[in-house]
Amino acid sequence: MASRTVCSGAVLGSLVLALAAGPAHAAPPRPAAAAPAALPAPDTAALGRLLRTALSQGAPGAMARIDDHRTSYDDHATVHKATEGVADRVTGEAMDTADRFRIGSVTKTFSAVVLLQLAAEGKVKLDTAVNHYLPGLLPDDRITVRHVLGHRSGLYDYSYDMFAATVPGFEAVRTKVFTYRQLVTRALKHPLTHAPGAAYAYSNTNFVVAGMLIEKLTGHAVRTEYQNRIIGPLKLTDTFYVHPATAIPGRHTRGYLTPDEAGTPLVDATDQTASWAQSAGALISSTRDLNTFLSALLGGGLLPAAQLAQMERWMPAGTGQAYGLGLRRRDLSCGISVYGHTGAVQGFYTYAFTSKDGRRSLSALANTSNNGAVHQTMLRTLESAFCGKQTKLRGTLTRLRPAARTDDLAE
Ligand code: REY
Repeated sequence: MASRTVCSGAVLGSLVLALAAGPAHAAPPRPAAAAPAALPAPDTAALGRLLRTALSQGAPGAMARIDDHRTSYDDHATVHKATEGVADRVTGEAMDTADRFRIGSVTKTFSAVVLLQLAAEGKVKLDTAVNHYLPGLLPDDRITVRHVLGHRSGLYDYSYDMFAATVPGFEAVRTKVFTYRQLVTRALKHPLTHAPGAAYAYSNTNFVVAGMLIEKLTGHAVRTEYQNRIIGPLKLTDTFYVHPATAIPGRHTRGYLTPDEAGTPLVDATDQTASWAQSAGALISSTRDLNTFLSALLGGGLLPAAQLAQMERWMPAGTGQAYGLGLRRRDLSCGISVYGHTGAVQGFYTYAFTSKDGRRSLSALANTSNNGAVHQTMLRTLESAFCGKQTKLRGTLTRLRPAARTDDLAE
């Protein structure tokens, strides 16, 4: 704590008031003109219908939690919780919003926050080459820290090859422990997909490199940095980085991977090292903690204004979407934009987004993956949570958008 400029000193106290008064470390305060109009009330009936639709499309269970914060990220002033189906297909235990789960690539936002805090502390420069910090790691000295955090490096995504066959690919790595270098080596068997900086192309390899940077710059495991910089200060008591342990600690939902072959039974994928993902996707959390995290981040409680602004320098990243640094913007059909990430590790689809000021957050989960229909349905929970009651036309527009690799997860 003491060594950090971003979150040191009065920060614990100021974090609590971050949304109310602006954080003590962020100067100058954000202008009042930036405050958006109040959001429409969530359409909770539509939210429930969507979760039931996800079940009809093959998810054993689904849940969502919306937090409307009046003053600060930990003032859970108005909370809406919705659950459908089961957390455990064997015991029949019902899904509960208190259940922990694997958040997949929402981990990337945590990794980006750590690196941007390090940038605020002057320990890393966004436009400096990765090879300056990790000599000889990458084949092109033009790849910068910013390229990596914005998926603009051109580094091939090693997970394409790994999971070309979904269930055999998963079972081959379920108990494996990889070093970061082994994952990067797999990616480097392929040429760069484009010149550094030239295009956006989502790749887990980028956030493996981000993990390596965090460890090199701090001398600590990423687990320690997540804990000291985010989990501890925000009191995220459901959030864990247990790699390479295979179990989700405490109360949790199990996750069920959908095989590629239609009609084949779901595979319980709950227990795995998630070593193939690490700083790109191995965190465990809950809907409450994810809402707290994103509300704190957009509310200015985790980064100084300058670094949050870097995180929100948007590059086009698919229809109605843009990507900043470890953070996605989704432009909803009602004209409201939301900020966060999605995640997919085997058995778990996660959706975590917040409003521009962080005052309303939605986290949703379906306990299956590799099921495009469920994914499209769950994406629509954003519309229910942030747009309120919708006309049919707006719903149709969202429904028609094809799932693409521009999402934060592999197809
Ligand atoms: C990896 C495959 C997806 C998941 C991925 N996840 O890149 C990162 C993320 C961490 O974005 C798997 N799909 C599934 C396949 C497709 O195996 N053949 O859907 O569980 O969260």
